[in-house]
Amino acid sequence: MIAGLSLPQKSLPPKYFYDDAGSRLFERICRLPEYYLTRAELALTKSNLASIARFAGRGCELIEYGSGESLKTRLLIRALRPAAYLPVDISQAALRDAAERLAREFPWLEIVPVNGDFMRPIELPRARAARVVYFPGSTIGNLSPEEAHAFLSMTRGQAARMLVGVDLRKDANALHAAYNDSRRVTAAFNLNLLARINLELGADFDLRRFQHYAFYNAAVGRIEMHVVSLARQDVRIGRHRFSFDVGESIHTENSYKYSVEGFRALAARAGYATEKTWTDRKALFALHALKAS
Ligand code: SAH
Ligand code: AVI
Repeated sequence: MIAGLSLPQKSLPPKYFYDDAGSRLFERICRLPEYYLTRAELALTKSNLASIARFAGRGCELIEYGSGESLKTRLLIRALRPAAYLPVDISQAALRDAAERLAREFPWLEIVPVNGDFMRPIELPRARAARVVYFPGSTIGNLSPEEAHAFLSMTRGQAARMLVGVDLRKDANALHAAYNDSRRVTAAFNLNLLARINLELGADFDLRRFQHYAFYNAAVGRIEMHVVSLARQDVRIGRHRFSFDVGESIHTENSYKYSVEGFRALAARAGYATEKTWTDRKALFALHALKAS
């Protein structure tokens, strides 16, 4: 936090959004009319479930990175009957709630929750069946292309097959609406980061003096989220003091959007061949089936 807030463009990694309150707010985002991503990926998964299951293979061990509430995973679990399901998430609350719900719904399933940061080496139990990595939700878009490359190189060492959900490049207005919803849930999600810093690090951010700001940066194909200072002000975190000018921002998240070809090229650089890509008719979302090449 201190390092990020000391940069010329103040910047914090998006993984810190997901405390208990942040995970709940994200679940509400997924149900917003403007946030098409979750619905599009769910529908895409439902309508191609048989071929997705053929690619992944029944009886595999399914590792899901950034599993959250494991919503789409239910479809895969039913179709694949995996030998084990390993949800990996930084949010303890999301992981616990999802594991409890899944255990009730699939009493036959071995669930091995792993609480950790997927950008760092994570120790997983020894594999007892072929492993498949599942990374839905376009969470890969929250990584820079360099981080995404490093992440894909890491997963390639864990499993020969991977399913990745990726938000597609599209009309800037649709993207803008998805990250500036009318109920202001995304704004609350963004500002919750400051509330979390107050709570956990004893900082004194005044949330009334910061505002959510999200826009589509078409030149690089990403939504950028910022919290913008509405006043000239100082904020303290312990013995550190940070000054804000009016209009100065903390860059809190990138959400990269990829064309089908753009994502395939990224995967290829990390050593994956794309066996199949499923997209919906409105070209909102893509699900890529990758094989280590
Ligand atoms: N896969 C779900 C949730 C996506 S939200 C879906 O498709 O709806 C992103 C999830 O990734 C959150 O649950 C968040 O807690 C988790 N996450 C974000 N950064 C992470 C990191 N660095 N390591 C582990 N989990 C992370
Ligand atoms: C988790 N991730 C893919 C979401 C996204 O769309 O980038 C996080 C999010 N940020 C704002 N709204 C949703």
